[in-house]
Amino acid sequence: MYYKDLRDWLKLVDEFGELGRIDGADWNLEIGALTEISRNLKGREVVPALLFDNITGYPAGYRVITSLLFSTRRVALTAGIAPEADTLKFTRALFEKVSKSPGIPPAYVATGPVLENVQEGGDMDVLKFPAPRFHEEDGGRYLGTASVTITRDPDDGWVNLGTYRVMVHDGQTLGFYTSPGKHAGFHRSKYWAQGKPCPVAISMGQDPLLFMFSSSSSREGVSEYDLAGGLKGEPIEVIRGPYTNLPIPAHAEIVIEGEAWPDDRRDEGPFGEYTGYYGSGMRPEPVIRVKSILHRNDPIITASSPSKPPTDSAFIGARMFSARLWQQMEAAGVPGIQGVWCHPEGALFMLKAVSIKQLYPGHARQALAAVCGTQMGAFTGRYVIVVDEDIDPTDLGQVMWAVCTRSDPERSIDILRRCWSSPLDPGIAPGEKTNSRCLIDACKPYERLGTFPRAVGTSPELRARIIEKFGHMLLNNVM
Ligand SMILES: Cc1cc2nc3c(=O)[nH]c(=O)nc-3n(C[C@H](O)[C@H](O)[C@H](O)COP(=O)(O)O)c2cc1C
Ligand SMILES: [Mn+2]
Repeated sequence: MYYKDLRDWLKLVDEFGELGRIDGADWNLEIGALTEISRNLKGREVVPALLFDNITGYPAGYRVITSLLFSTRRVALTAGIAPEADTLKFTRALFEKVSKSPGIPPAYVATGPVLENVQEGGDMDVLKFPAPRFHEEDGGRYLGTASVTITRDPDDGWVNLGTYRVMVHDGQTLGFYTSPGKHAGFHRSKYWAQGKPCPVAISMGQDPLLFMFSSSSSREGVSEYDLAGGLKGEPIEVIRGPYTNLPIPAHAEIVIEGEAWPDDRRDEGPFGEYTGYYGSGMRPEPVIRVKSILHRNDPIITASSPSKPPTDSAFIGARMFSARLWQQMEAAGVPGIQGVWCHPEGALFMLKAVSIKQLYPGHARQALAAVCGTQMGAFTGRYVIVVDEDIDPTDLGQVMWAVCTRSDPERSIDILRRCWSSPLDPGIAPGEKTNSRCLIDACKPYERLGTFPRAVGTSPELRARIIEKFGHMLLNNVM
């Protein structure tokens, strides 16, 4: 049985012992630092979701939650799949679920908990919520990180959900940063071309499933609402936003509506980003003028503090991005794919490994090129590696062993130039708009498949016999 909303989800997570609670932290740096420290504690297997209450200067009940989707069990709960320990098998299950779910459009309902408090006009102040300032060099407080920004295409009505960071400029003005090529940016440009403001609604606390889809790429024209509903097997309940008329999650904790006008910009950033760097410093970015604030009683802000991995966004991102990339590569007609992994160590986008069972000469290069051509694989990539089917692409050690022993730089590496990047890419100079791809074919050359030196290792039959005979004497459990 599926959970209903964030609160229901939290109850289940608490029941299986993965909810941590912190009382009395300050929104200024302490929530950010505690989140970072908690995910790097040695000797602990699972990073709990962290629920902050009694935040300095705020009423009890006005909460922030971080590290939401930072465990296999929590991702499994959210996606409705089994919590498989093997990373590749788990990613395969997620891929199957995502790719086989039909789209189910959201259902409009008359009311919902998000309407428990409605404020329009006059004395609105978004800082009634404890928006964190995460890192010491951040340029401000960020209300939206694990948030969902909702926009509509003015031409065909396509409703997009995307996660884009939301800085607080003042009580009634929010930042609206989207990287080049992101869907809300497409919508915004269309309104602006007509000289009109772009209506926006931002949910700051919602079913983690919506965040799973809003923070990973889907095709243009596809609503992430439909994908989330399809995965759940029932429509996401939405109400019409009182100002924008946009569909907003009926069970959201907080929704802020507003509009973004052409040429209305303010300095945004710096913000410690998912690459592990302070993005691109501070620069003028579009803003949202707040028109309404809706929230549940005792609302919970869902937050994700980016940084160098490990982070929650790298954990869920690796699994979702890999599932989507796998789906898109199969749709592009690449056969024999055994596994796909967007390594968190590469800040998700910058190091991808694919394993294939080679079926014909040129197959490995086809897989490499396909990664760069898919929507999921194209954005801010850098290194792509293809390996044979005996290599687990999620295991960096195995992948590098294949690179070092099966590839030869002169024969195996190609460079693709002037590719899709973003201002957050620390590897390109300020002002540069594109970066390059290094494609590494670390498969055994197809022509030498039959004669390539055999890899050393105990055969499955011998292993089984030895474990049967001596397993009880081995100190560690190798079963
Ligand atoms: C915590 C977090 C913060 C993010 N911040 C931004 C951002 O500020 N701007 C942006 O363009 N993408 C950001 N992303 C990535 C987008 O959510 C992602 O590219 C998504 O596919 C965008 O949706 P779209 O494909 O519908 O445009 C962020 C992702 C996460 C997980
Ligand atoms: Mn989209």
